[in-house]
Amino acid sequence: MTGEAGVTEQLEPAFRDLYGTGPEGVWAAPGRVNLIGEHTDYNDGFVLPLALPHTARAAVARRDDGVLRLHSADVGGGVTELRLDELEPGGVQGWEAYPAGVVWALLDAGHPVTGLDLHLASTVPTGAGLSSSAALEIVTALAVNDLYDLGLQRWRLARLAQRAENVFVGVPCGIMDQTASACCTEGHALHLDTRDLGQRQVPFDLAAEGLRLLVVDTRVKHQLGDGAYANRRSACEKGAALLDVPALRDIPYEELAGALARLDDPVLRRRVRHVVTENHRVEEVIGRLEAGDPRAIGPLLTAGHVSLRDDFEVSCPELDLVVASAEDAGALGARMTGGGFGGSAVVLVEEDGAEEVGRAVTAAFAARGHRAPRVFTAVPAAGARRLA
Ligand code: GAF
Repeated sequence: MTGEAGVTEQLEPAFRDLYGTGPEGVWAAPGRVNLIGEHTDYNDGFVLPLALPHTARAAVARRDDGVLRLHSADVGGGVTELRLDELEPGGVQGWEAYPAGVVWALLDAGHPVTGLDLHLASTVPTGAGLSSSAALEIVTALAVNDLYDLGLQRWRLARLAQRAENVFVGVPCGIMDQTASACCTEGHALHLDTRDLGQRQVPFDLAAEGLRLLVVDTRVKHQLGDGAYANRRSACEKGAALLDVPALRDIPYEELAGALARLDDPVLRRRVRHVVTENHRVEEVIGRLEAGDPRAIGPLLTAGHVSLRDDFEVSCPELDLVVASAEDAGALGARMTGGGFGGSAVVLVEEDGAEEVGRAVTAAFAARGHRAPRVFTAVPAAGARRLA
């Protein structure tokens, strides 16, 4: 892996320049796209993400004086120095909150971290719904786990990273992104049960089938998204309470009509319908993949988008345009991926039609006066790992 060797070669001298000594190691953690299973992870449901080749990387060394020093190659600015005993929820702003939050979560769980120097660099696009924050969290968690010999399993690192984001950063996200970054494997999508973090690696080699999964980053992020995520989450919790189940995952697909008939509020009915049908779509997608029929997942992806657009109401005009223009140009299916209100979509295409679909989506954006989207092929990559 010459690319990864190159990365460590760049990070190590920069670390030395910043901190005066070499790092003890270099780690990487990827961003992700979610194939299907959106807004199900805070309903104890199912998700099917895959890791991207884009990673956050960290050169790291321990300290023994209770100090955390952070530097990013991607953001202008110097070294941020924090005291471990002063870390508290809401107390750190900006990108530093993610690594600092992970250290806080580890300390809060009783792990004996005595200090760290970190130098980070990331190729995960930020603000694109591709989990750049989870990558920063997991690369930090894995480095600390290794350096302090904590022996924590990957799922546990994901839980600690989620806690960092929920409590320290203040974002009420589910567990999908952190688990994807920590646990995905090359050539697979990760079937994750977000209730017990049960996992299954589902082979996902589209190239062998003459197919491609395109990621289209719309390069927009609508502000509305922040409050709307928490709002959707509480609507789901309310729906579960009214239906007298621990979480919406406990409504079987076959009993959806009966459950909806028990809800008076039409908005709540739509939110519940999305979650229950989306969990079902995850199972259907896996069934079709395991039956060796990946083309057949296309309509399920598009049905997922329609549900997110109309029932869950987390899409936006740019994401809808990706889906419509890709389908018009011959895509097998397409959907928004991640939290919504901007960010990215995934598009399933025949290999020989991929360029045409990419061109058609870009042309549709230009015709509406939108900034050109960024289009690339998602190849399922490895989860977090030590590079050196
Ligand atoms: C964001 C959140 F961080 C995830 O936990 C998940 O809820 C996703 O939106 C929607 O599926 O990425």
